[in-house]
Amino acid sequence: MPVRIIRNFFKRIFSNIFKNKKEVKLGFYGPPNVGKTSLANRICKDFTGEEIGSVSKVPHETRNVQFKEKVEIEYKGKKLTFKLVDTPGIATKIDYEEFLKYKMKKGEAKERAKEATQGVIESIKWLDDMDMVVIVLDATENPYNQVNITIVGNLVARKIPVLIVANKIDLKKADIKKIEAAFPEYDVIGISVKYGENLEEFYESIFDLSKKI
Ligand SMILES: Nc1nc2c(ncn2[C@@H]2O[C@H](COP(=O)(O)OP(=O)(O)OP(=O)(O)O)[C@@H](O)[C@H]2O)c(=O)[nH]1
Ligand SMILES: [Mg+2]
Repeated sequence: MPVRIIRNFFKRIFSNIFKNKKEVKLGFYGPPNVGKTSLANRICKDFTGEEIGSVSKVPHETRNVQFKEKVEIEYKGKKLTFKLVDTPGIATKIDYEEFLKYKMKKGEAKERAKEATQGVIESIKWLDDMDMVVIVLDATENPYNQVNITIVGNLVARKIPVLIVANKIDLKKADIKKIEAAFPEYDVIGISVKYGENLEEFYESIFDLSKKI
């Protein structure tokens, strides 16, 4: 047998072993306040017992990229190791006055707005490093906006596999159909992190998506 064939054979075996051992870098992206950290925390807690970051009703709670490495997720007997990456909410306009509604002092609100703006830049920078991305949206909000179009466009350009999650389906105003209509070429999974609704389907989709990497 020619040496080249034998060499290629071993090369393939080694690269397969390596590929299986590597972590899948999974990013959580989306507008602020949609439940990215809540979802990342829930997954992390289910499989490691720990959380990734703080959650708040005040938008732009996450202002730095935060992650948890070597999270082994088991679903229906299959196992995959992830690096879960929670990102700051992406927004086109960040106005400190928005935070005053939450009884924040002016100085604190201005600082939060400044950090949130930096956070948006950081989120975008990290995109290149992702193997796959979950775009989290609030199912009660209008999905047709510049932020969502920009995020999806960026991912398509980078050929990164995408799953769209419509969170907060526990709320009366939630409208998954509208989100499906806005992104017809993507899988849309409706969930409620708050009540743990439909998370099984979410895990199923994550495992399916990993095959597209
Ligand atoms: N009703 C409802 N509220 C939720 C759900 N998931 C998260 N929330 C709430 O939504 C708010 C924002 O949650 P976060 O997880 O901080 O959202 P985020 O997308 O990480 O926000 P940023 O860090 O600001 O980008 C909090 O008050 C959560 O308790 C859900 O399934 N249903
Ligand atoms: Mg967050």
